[in-house]
Amino acid sequence: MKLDKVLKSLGLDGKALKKGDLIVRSPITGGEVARLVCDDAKGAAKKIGKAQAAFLAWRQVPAPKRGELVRLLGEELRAHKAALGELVSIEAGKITTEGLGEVQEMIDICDFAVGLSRQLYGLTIASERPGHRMAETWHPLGVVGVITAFNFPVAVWSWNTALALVAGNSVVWKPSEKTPLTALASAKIFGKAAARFAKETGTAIPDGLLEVLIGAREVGEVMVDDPRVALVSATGSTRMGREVAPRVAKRFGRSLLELGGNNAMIVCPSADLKLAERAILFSAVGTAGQRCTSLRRLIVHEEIYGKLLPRLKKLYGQVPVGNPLEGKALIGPLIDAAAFEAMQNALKQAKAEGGKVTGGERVSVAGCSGGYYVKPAIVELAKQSPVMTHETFAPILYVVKYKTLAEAIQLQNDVPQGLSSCIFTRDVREAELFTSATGSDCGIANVNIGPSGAEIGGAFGGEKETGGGRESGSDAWKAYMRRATNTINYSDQLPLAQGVKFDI
Ligand code: UN1
Repeated sequence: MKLDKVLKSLGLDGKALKKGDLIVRSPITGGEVARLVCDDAKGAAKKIGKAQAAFLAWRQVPAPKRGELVRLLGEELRAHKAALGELVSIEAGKITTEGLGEVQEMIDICDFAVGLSRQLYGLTIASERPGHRMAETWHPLGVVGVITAFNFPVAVWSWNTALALVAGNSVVWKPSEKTPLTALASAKIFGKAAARFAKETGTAIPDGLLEVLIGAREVGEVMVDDPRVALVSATGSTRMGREVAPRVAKRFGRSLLELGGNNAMIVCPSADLKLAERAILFSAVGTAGQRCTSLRRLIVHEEIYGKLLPRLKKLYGQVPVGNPLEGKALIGPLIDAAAFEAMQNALKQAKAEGGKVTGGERVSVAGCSGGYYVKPAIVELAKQSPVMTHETFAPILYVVKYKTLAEAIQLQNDVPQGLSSCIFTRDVREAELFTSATGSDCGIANVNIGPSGAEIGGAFGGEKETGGGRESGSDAWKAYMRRATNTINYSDQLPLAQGVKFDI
């Protein structure tokens, strides 16, 4: 489909999106696809003000009714899945199935949040005093600021937004300046759901329930520093998180951080190698290695190393690289020239550290001369060297050998990041040890499944420099609400806790 047609089916006028200073390029060709007008600081503050006013109204709508809006959002996403998926491909360079998968992830979280809207449970707590009852109540929090990255330009917004909305909050979204079109399209889809909600329920959606801030870092900073933004949920690099977190903390705001990963797989002697190979391929080269959950480090038992590596190299040699919207390509482009440079620098460093590099060269793709396509790289190293402790957003897989599982787990944990991890084994002891308290130190620890491609039902996030936040499923919703502890005295006495006497 042509870009203008895709935009039109998502409610956007391609011709009108040609005016501003923010140049949007498709990584597929490197060509310009739009120019957008950026918000300035004043405009951003105004939008935050609107969102604050919307929050005050929205928090009064009963949670199950708020869920109805999210249900309609899920329906609209279903109706627009093909077009939005294609726009994700155009703007972020994902292959078709992954663009569609991203929209499916949005639909899934909407379904989850609809159920959740009737399950915002608090505890009842036994009071130590007679005639007293204790409980906790979860209340809406305020304006939720959402900062998203180019690699999951819309799914991560939806994880945050679906939960924030049923929790009774409004949302201000600062998408990556590399992928603002998918954000504008998602806002349009949200607008359709909101209009249907108003029509079908007779309850108006407050203006400002979702605001989008277009622009680079400066506009995000306005949101980070604004005390009206109760929670800043930021996804991106550790470098970004290091700047955002102290600024939000300075004003005693809350932050939810989803930062860099440096994800490993341990392949044990008993592993099903066929399974492991498929998992390695998807998680290391899928999305051109540009997921925060991408596999970056492979820790292979020395007994099977000689068997696995040649098979892996063969697969790497066969995996099709090309235009993500055409043919059979499984690897699309890197997001831009800077990403290509970062990849080449990492490979240079790896060589300097004694690494044996296979692949990593730029590939030319017909009709896409401005796109940065690469052969995925395998780097064999004698030990876990400094280059392996950094996250490079590219398809580079570092491989090292291990002798004992204790050593492998130590290697897995010996990086500053702690997002995702996995082990391939048929030995229940190894699997259980890996997922135990003394095993992987990551937020995600899988068995016989790669580190990427998590379902929305689980809590998503990681430890250490990954930032500690949890989004998406399980009880991640609690981050989007405030908790009130209630002690209710229904007696005619006033006993004090801890047996304190205070009578005249
Ligand atoms: C990200 O890369 O920022 O687990 C999110 C996954 C996806 C989400 C990735 N469901 O790979």
